[in-house]
Amino acid sequence: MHGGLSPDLTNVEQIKTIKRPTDVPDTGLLCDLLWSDPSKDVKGWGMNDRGVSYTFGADKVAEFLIKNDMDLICRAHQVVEDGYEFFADRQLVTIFSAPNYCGEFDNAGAMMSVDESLMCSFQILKPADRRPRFL
Ligand SMILES: [Mn+2]
Repeated sequence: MHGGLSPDLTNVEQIKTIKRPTDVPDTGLLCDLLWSDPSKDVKGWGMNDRGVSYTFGADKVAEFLIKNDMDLICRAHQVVEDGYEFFADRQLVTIFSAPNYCGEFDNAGAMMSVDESLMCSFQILKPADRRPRFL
């Protein structure tokens, strides 16, 4: 998903029942799938500084994966320095494909490939050098 987990999401099959296209509501399952964020500082569910949706802890990631017999949650929504960043002992990965996001960050970008054996690999898009163009 783009953002992350939702307190309203217990079974991954629920995502299939969301009618599309649709407007994004201010709260609830669809809103959280788009705008929630993982947090190292949270156990369970926490407030989100974005002013919308929630943050969720590593405990919620592990709980969801076990319940749904899955290995990895793949999401985006946050700039990460190396283009990808694991969370919760590699049970969740954030992938951000735009290097030098908005020209304001020095972040790398990344793409993740999953092969037939479900092995994941990353291609990194290096950020441009921060060298001044004129001296
Ligand atoms: Mn986003």
